[in-house]
Amino acid sequence: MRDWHGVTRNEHCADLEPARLLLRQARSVAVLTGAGISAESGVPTFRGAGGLWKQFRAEDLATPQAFERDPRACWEWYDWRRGILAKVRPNPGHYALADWERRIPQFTLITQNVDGLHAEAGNRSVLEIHGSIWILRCIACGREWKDRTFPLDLLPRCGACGGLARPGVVWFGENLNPEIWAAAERAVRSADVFLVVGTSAQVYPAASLAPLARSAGVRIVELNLEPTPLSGFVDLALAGRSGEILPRLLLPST
Ligand code: BJW
Ligand code: ZN
Repeated sequence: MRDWHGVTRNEHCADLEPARLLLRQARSVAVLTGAGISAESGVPTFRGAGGLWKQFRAEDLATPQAFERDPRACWEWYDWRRGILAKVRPNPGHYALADWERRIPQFTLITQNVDGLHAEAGNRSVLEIHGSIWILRCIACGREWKDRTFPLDLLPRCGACGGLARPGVVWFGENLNPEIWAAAERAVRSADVFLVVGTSAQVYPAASLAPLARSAGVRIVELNLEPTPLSGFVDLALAGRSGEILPRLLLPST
């Protein structure tokens, strides 16, 4: 593993104590997760080794223009992902965060993931800032509904008006839900500690939450397999797999 300047390396020799102390003293916590937390459940990440977008260009698939151009091709990609997600389960990283929420007075989990695994693990206060792959939205009347069918009809229709449905996710160039985003910013500003897990921190506005935390004087801990654009300015950057490190960081010592 490459050396990180000022970063705690703990793949092999775990000195997690400073981070454990910081996280265990916190009474108000915000957590931001990305695709890396679901990787150990068998969900491909977007970028990096084995990333979903190795074979596809993001802008070909995750944009409203791509859906308008070819809704069937877009739905094929989402249906393929829904097929993977239907079979996976939360991993120890998800469960450690769910357990932590039960012990912290103020806890908000902000996720960029659309897989629903945090709720399945037991987290209650979850803000899905990029939406959910299990929600369909009618492009004609705006109605939204939950649907876990797999495989889907590749041109799914709205039961109310017959309009074409799209995935209930946020694509590039689309605004995030303003209430959900405002709640995420509030949670970060009022936290004692902001924990950032498994995100490449390349997609905005999610990537702006760490600078926001910093400007509000909130301590930041990052956990990732690799260095990210955030690693240089966070208080503690931990290198490792979230499924292995989070239980050791967060679960009460035995
Ligand atoms: C592990 C691990 C293990 C692996 N343990 N770690 C400011 C500056 C520049 C650009 C912009 C800006 N503001 C807005 C933009 C434009 C754009 C943007 O960000 N572009 C950049 C790419 C340059 N943003 C937007 O358009 C957003 N909208 C917006 O800002 O609205 C206002 C606006 C409107 C109109 C015009 C302009 C602005 C919307 C962004 C929507 C993102 N949507 C997607 C798809 C969701 C649906 C779907 O799932 O299909 O969300 S893109 C994709 O990336 C997905 C993810 O949630 C998101 C982030 O990815 P994430 O989670 O970080 O995953 P990876 O794969 O990148 O990283 C995984 C990490 O895990 C790696 O670091 C690994 O090392 C690590 N890892 N295994 C720990 N076991
Ligand atoms: Zn409709």
